[in-house]
Amino acid sequence: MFAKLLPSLVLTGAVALGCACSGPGNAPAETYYEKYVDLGDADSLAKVEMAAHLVPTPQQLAWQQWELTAFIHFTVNTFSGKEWGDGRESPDLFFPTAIDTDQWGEVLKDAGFRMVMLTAKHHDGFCLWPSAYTDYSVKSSPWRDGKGDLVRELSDACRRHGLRFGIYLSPWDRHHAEYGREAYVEYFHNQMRELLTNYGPLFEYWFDGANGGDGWYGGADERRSIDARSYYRYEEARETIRSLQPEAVIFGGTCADIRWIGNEEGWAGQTNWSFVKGAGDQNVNDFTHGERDGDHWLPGEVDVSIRPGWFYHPREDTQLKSLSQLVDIYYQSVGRNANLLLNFPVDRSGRIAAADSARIVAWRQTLDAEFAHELLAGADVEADNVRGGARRFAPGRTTDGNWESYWATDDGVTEGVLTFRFEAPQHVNRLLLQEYIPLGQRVARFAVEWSGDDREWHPVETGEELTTIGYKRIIRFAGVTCRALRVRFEEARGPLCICNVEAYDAPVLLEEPRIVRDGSGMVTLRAGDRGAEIRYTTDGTQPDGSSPRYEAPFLLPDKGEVRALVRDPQSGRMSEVAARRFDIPCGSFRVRELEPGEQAKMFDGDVTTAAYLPRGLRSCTIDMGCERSLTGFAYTPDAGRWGSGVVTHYRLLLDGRKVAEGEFSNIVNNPVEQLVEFAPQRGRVLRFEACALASGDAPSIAEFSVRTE
Ligand code: FUL
Repeated sequence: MFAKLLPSLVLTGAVALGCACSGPGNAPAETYYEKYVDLGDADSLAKVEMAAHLVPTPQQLAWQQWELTAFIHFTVNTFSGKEWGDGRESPDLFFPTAIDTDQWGEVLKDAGFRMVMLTAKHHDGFCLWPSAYTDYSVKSSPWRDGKGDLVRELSDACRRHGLRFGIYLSPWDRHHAEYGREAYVEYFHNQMRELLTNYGPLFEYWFDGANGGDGWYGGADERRSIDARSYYRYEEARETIRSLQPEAVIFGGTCADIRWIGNEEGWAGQTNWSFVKGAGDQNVNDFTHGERDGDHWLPGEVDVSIRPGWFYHPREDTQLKSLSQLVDIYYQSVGRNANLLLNFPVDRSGRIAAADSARIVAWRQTLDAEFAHELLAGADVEADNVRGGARRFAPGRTTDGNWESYWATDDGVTEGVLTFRFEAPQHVNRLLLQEYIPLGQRVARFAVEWSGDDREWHPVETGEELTTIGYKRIIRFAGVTCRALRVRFEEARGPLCICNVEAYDAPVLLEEPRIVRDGSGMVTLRAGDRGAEIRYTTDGTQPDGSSPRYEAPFLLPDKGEVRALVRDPQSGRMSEVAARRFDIPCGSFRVRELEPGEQAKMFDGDVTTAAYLPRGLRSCTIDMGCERSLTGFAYTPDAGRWGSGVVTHYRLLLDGRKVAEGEFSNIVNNPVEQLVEFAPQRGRVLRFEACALASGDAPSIAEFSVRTE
């Protein structure tokens, strides 16, 4: 076998082994040399340089190809409304009335997920399986009379629906009395073994890194600090996982197979290497982009929730990510050489909420439509260099539909051009590229160009830096009608090794546009899809394909209504109509208690920016600049994930007279705009008083506006 020859090759320097042969997260080099190098034919030696790179382990490679994993966050928090339980929650809380893991399986399978991962234990310590090592679990809850086992139910459902199964076991445990001491680590490892042995094959094991220190800890109610790198004995945990579940990849801890992407917002860096220096430490390494000179293969995983929180909160029922946001997340994760781990906060009944499942089905349909017709399969392909002139490395290997075959360049050739020519002109707006990562990740810079006549070439218009490719890179660009497309590979870490290139003409995403007006009255219309055309009206009539086309923000200086829709210029199809009614713009109002920058946030039409009154103040004085006849006002609290200061009870004075008082019903569960109307009242200076807050000690005001006669 070729592996036996390896030492002499190392001595002659013909191969730079890098770190492919050692260290956690990287398989012994022989695996790759045997599979990819010792082919027993003339190409073998040529392939030595091809394989002289960091490469993924078989587990990492398989995981990367699954691309999509669904996360399920579910525990006592679902019922208490918290994001992090503190460990004192009663097991009685856990009482889903209609838990249906088959519904989860069906929705997730239909949406294209390949794996499902469950929070078997979150930071609160409550276990979703009847662990033999604690009573703080489903066995002490009223659910299924204490006889339930959610890990069993979900792992069985996954098998029924052809989905892989993974486990999240929080190392931090705010319930356990011994947390911080040796006895807890024993407990943690015992639980791990229970989960690794009793529930069939596992494919991902998640060790979350969060640790806020404080917790209930069996009643001690104190702060405990640990050194996570040594305390949990991750090296031993890795050995246990490897021996009991050899196919599982490990997330987190000190010897992971995959890395966190560095944010919970749903994006990987445009440049995204699958390796980092050292074993991967988020405080030291660049997790978002990876590290070009890294010595460990550690691919990125993008974790993000379909709602603002990880757990279900009724108040977030109206805050699902929009279809276009979810489509963006796909392109910014799977389309940037990372896997997507998308979270579904199962609701209190025990189901994926209807709105969430409808949204994810729409997402799947949108992606299916975007990638419905591949355009390069019939194209003529040419390259300026082919490894050894061999047919097996010919450029046509990039369009043969076989991931295992690839176009490659000669040793030392790290630049190259792949050109695709169509028989007839084609409209194109997506390009998908894949490197053959069993032989490493190489490309560091490339350009995509199109030509209408095969003579003049133009770069495609994309906002993306065209740097790394890795397992998969998908570029979105403004559509072009072309006779030919080419990819110029300008820089790489070794000979090029491209196994797949695809092109598509994705239809415009017909999601109704967003209508926003700022404090000065400028209206901006935004479509989720950059290629879309927006048509609008301001006279209250329904827009259609012949209404004015939106080109730039326009002024609506007074009251008015804007209606708008998105239109696909190719097919003429149109979205639903979005409509917003506006009163006068309030950007000229002055708030005595706030600095100009802070007060602007109340009137900018953007609910994601919120003003907070200075601590201790419960009211603010708003000078409208002139006398007006008011018929109402509207208040929106800070509904952001970390927002607080939601006003639940209010009073409004106009020139010292009370004009309205009451409660904003259900504002906690549904923190959207609250409109209060009253009989017309004239005056100039308003006083908005927060009589009670749901949380925090400073009232938040994301938006404030008035209704005028
Ligand atoms: C974080 C945790 O603290 C969150 O609660 C959630 O589980 C997320 C996936 O990871 O670090």
